[in-house]
Amino acid sequence: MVTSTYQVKGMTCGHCVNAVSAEVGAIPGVSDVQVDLASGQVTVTSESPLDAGTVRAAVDEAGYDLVEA
Ligand SMILES: [Cu+2]
Repeated sequence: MVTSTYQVKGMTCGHCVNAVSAEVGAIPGVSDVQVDLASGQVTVTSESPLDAGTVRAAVDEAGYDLVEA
């Protein structure tokens, strides 16, 4: 299992957290998504390392922006 942390901006409430969790959680191989609303930190657990572009697309689909690392 691989755990990666991403920074997402624009989330303001629990609904935003759910939207991001759902989209990122739908990426193949992802088994867990933890979102910290206060910091915008999203911790993703997956079977293998995720492609950054895939994560970016999922966050974008949810309506938010992935902050460049
Ligand atoms: Cu919200």
